[in-house]
Amino acid sequence: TDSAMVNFRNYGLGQFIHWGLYAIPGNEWEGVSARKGAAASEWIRSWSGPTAPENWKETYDKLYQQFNPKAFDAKAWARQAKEMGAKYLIFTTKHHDGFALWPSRYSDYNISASPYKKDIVKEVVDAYTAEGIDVFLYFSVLEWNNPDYMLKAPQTEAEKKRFQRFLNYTKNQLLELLQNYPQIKGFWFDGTWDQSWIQAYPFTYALEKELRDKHPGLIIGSRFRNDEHGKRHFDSNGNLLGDYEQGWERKLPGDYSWLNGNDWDAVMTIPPNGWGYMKDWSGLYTKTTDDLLEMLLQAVSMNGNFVLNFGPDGQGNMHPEEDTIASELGQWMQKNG
Ligand code: JFZ
Repeated sequence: TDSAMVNFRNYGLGQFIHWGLYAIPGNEWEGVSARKGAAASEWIRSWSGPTAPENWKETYDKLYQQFNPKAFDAKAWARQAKEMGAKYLIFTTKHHDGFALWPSRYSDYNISASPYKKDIVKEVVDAYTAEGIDVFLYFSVLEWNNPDYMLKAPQTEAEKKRFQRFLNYTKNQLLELLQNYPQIKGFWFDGTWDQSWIQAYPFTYALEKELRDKHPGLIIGSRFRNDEHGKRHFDSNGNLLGDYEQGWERKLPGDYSWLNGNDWDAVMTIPPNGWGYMKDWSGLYTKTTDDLLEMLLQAVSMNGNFVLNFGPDGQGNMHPEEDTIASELGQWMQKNG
């Protein structure tokens, strides 16, 4: 991990991509906006209240039947990221909706069931790697639609059995990702905040070790094992869990000493909130290239990486404002990066 972390420390700018079924509705459905700006667009499956269409979750869970991104061109994305000056990519292999963008053997709810069929994770990993951009995989442990998932730590024997099945499934998917895409440099974990996962630390500790043994140099963010001792991302001796602190989201660390010299990255959206595609950005305070550049410099000056999020639409096109920002950042990076 040491030489991998030397690379990590030198990344500076990264690109995040949130892509999945939520890109199809783009934060609205049949002209009705889902809590515009108030909730993240990739959370649209949780849409509820008077504006939500009837049986919305059922509609959402069938969106995979429409997922056919005709314009998706991983090489074009990778070229754009290269020109922007990104040194690494974090790509959503599976968000909280549980839909896998790779043909997983452990869940039928995956890209093979869509009309698109092709392995999106492979296309992305290959294209970015070919451009010399390191790839990290975003992986949500939490799955909204999985009956084996639970919020609280299992109590009864039946619950324990069910959750153990979920843990084994998670482990199988992670090992599968390592086996399928051996070029990857690390994992960016998410959805690890529920007590079920936190309390499973004997399992997750062993799993972390297994992932590292299978893939020497693998970088694992601090969110993987979360706050098992009540101190978020740190163990009882004050050591960071994982290789770098993953806690900075839509903000930069104010108090830098808190990081205790650990490596870190901060991930950032262009709109105030929302990581997945949003059809309509009007009326939202979106960050300018100058805003983002200032944040990038601030992060780098505090020895961190700054990861800018993109949310392509259901056809695989970046948002036009994302294209503009990427090229403006790229012009600066080519001169000064
Ligand atoms: C998560 C996701 O729920 C969200 O959709 C997006 O993928 C984002 C990158 O990550 O949301 C979080 C996770 C952790 C915190 C806040 C939002 N946190 O630790 O403050």
